[in-house]
Amino acid sequence: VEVEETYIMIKPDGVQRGLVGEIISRFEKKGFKLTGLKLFQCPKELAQEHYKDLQSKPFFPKLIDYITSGPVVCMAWEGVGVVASARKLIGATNPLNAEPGTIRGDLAVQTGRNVVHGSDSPENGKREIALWFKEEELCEWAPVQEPWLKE
Ligand code: DAT
Ligand code: MG
Repeated sequence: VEVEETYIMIKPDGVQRGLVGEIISRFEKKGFKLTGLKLFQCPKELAQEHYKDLQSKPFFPKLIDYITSGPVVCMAWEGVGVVASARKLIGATNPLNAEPGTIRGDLAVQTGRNVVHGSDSPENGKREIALWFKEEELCEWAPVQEPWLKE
């Protein structure tokens, strides 16, 4: 497994419910590196572009309304195997099927209010980070804990 990047977003319900710190801390504690972070009111066009693979789905208009209904927290995270690992930390799309211990399993009950997004492949991780962040909003830095995380 090599160093990858993933786009993680706390959706408007996560922000409104006061879950921002809780959700960020799960990725932070796991040992991933935060390289981008902002609170952001997403315009409709950006939400549509982000979810363009789902545009033919019946729930697409509701999904866009939900994602644009309030501020989201946009994050870029980097690490070994971070894409698949973040998906595991997040849990199944339908929170009722998400295992306890996962973010959705612990903190959500409905697919349409599942509090967090995570990229589904390294390619989409790169695509989504480029979509949501400007180059100058991303930071390259060396966490002091690195030797204590990797042999
Ligand atoms: P995930 O967010 O787990 O990657 P996805 O990419 O299949 O799931 O879908 C994106 C979002 O769209 C998902 O988080 C919630 C919404 N969604 C997916 N399937 C849905 C459904 N059957 N009904 C309502 N909303 C749905
Ligand atoms: Mg997805």
